[in-house]
Amino acid sequence: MFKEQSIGKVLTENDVTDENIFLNRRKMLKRMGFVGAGSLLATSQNANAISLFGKKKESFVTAPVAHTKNTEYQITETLTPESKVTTYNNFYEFGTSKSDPAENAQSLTVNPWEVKITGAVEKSFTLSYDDLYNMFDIEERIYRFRCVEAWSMVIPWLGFPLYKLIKKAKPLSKAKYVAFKTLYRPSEMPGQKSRFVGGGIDYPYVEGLRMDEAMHPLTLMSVGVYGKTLPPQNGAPIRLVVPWKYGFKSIKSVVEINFTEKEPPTTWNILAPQEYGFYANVNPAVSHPRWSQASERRITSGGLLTRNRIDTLPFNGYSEVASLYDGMNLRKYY
Ligand SMILES: Nc1nc2c(c(=O)[nH]1)N[C@H]1C(S)=C(S)[C@@H](COP(=O)(O)O)O[C@H]1N2
Ligand SMILES: [Mo]
Repeated sequence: MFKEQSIGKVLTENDVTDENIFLNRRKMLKRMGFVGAGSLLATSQNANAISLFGKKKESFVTAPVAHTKNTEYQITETLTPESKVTTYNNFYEFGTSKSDPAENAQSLTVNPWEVKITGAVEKSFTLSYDDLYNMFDIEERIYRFRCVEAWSMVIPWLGFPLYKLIKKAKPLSKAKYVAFKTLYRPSEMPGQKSRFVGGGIDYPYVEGLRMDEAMHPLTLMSVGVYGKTLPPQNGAPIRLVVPWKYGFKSIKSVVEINFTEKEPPTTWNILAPQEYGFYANVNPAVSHPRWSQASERRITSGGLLTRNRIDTLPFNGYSEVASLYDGMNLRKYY
């Protein structure tokens, strides 16, 4: 066991749990070519869930991902239970109600997968499915997550900071923005086949960040949640997480990261520009035209009647990003 650990990732005292040691061991075996991604142990709680009709329903199977806890991002607020994180979702490619993604996304094909890194860079390259878990060290970070609809969660993501990938790509000095694109695959995404199912969005879903936002250490490319690979409803196999911005910036199932000179178009801004801006920083002082953003409903383990209204914090509590917007009118650039 100790021999194996010394070949794999170095574990801190905090990380020495049975599960981590097991994962560390299998990562090492994987590196040595003894096991492929296909033989990852399945731990999905809902694998082979029985449907209402008593038939076995195909369910996506998630797998543990070797990781270490990043101690800088371990907030003390109560986690939103995994059962809610994976069943209360926005992913309009699979329908517009909160339960649609978990229902309709289970057969999404995520392996093979490619993420193209392209545009104004010295080094274009493509990440494969295996690269997502092996090119960078995978960390667990607990972040608050605030949807523009005024609900929020506390989520233990797995992933790597986007800046590591950007450094590898070596953007040219003319690269001022980073544009992201979601998979376009109508055969597996019913919302892309019908404007009625897909909420009127022109697919593929696109998002963007300014270069300094993309380089900020908080900006995460997530490949997992609750210790395991992402389920499709949460954006498998890789999605963006920008914790100080409204949730719609955190684009799911990313296939392209493109470095641009100009501010890229973004899906919700195209759909309703007076309601959703490019910046979309969480801001209790600036209301959405149809509702206040001063408070939010924190989704916890309690039922709908639980008292869980809390004040919304500027930048969702991540005040360290405020300096990115020095001198900017955040009412104009909402
Ligand atoms: N491709 C794509 N990405 C998306 C969305 C979407 O509909 N399509 N919804 C966004 C919104 S509005 C939110 S709140 C978050 C929800 O992420 P979660 O379901 O993992 O909590 O995903 C964001 N990313
Ligand atoms: Mo959202």
